[in-house]
Amino acid sequence: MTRLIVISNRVTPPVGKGEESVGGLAMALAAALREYSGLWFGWSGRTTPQFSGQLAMRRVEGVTIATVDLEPGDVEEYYNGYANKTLWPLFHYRVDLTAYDRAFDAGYQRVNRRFAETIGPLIEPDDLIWVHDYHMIPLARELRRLGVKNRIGFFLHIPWPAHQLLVTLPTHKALVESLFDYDLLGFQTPEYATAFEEYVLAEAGGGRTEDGRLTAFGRTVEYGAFPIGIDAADFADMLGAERAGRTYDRMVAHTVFRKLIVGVDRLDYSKGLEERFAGFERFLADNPDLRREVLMVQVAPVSREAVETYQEIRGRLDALSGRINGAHADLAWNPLRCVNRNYRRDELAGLYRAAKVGLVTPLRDGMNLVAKEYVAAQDPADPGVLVLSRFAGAAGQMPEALIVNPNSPEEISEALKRALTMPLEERLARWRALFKRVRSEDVSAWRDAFVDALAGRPAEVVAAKTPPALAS
Ligand code: GDG
Repeated sequence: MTRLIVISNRVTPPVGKGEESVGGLAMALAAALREYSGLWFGWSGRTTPQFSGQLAMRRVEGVTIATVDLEPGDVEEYYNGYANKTLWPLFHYRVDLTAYDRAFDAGYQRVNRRFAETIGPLIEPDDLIWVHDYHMIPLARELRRLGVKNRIGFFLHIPWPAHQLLVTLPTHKALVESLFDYDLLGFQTPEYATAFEEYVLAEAGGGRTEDGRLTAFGRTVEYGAFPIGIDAADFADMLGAERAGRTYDRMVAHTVFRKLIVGVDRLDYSKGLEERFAGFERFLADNPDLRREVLMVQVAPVSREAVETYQEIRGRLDALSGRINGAHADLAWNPLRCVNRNYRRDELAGLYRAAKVGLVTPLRDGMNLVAKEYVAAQDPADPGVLVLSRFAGAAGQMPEALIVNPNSPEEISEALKRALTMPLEERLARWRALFKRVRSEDVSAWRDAFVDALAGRPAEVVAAKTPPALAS
């Protein structure tokens, strides 16, 4: 059988339900690889004074995990620098936060070369190679330089930015050119696939072939939308776990005369937490009759603490929640609770289930798995309501949510009111439609659709398995 080699910046072994790592990519890949006996390669998360290319290998539940340590300078320039200070903000439409620093670019290219040189010798002729996310865009080019001829696919977990934003990056052309060393490019939504196509046609003098592929830089690449899903079955099982039940009971007891609103996000400016708090504040001000009946809990574990912008958000959120609680709390109740702790997944499942509203309002998001997890965790007889940003990739697959513009406190406030007062019948109709898609368009469907397309399996098989068909 063809072996699948998955390459991503960080590697999280496919472990059980108590897994505490945070981040959509790790969650999705752990679930996908649990079913596949393959090889997963990436950075160990550790540093070494001098890069040696020494691989640490272990086997976890049928998956071989191979990791390598990086030098401190690599982490600074490649991970904290080019990945998280340049590409992440730019691809999330935050040109104002984007660092354009040549040293970061050089570090990014160097680390991609190092990754390629480390994993290259382990690649066998029949292997399919699946590279993940913005940390690794030039990896195929480096592998090709080493003579690797295998089929290589790339999946971008974050948005592809609009053409006019991407050209603010001085090296935009080289970055896009390196994507043409892949055989298949996957985006989260048709909108992002189209944005990529627009860049290639307008900026790289590219064209489209009759079978819907893109040509530019003397090469041809297949591309399309492969919306990622969650492991919905696993999530449902998790609700039966003792800890999920305990968290659920605790939250229900705590909100006995109140309705719980929940948000769960890595602490990141793309998630729109400040705007969300402002929307909640507006709701409290606009609805004196409802405001004592609610409690909002925001779980926001810290991430990327080495990047200054991330340290600053925490301070701003603390000030904002202090202001909201200061204005609206009474002796026994605070309307907003924000916890910067990392919870277990089964605890999150219990928390989602206890919440009458899931408030998911990123300013920009590739997909957003929390929206899908919230739906998967609901009680089929009495489901809560999902309030979802129109700028999350998930909005395209979840039109039955209450869709809002996260920049508008008024829209958030109105959606909260509507969600909290929605009759059971309407909640049921919306939730059933959402749940059906969360269950069928799950992480296995995503993995199979991408791997089938990468393996060049017959088009009808791909079309049947890919949620929206490849961009054509
Ligand atoms: C990127 C893209 C895309 C959160 N807090 C805790 C915790 N989490 C888990 C959630 C969810 C995951 O982290 C977050 O996934 P998202 O999709 O919401 O966001 P990103 O981390 O930004 O992921 C995103 C994704 O990749 C997949 O392609 O959807 O657009 O930005 O699973 O539950 N998990 C635990 N404790 C927490 O406190 N255990």
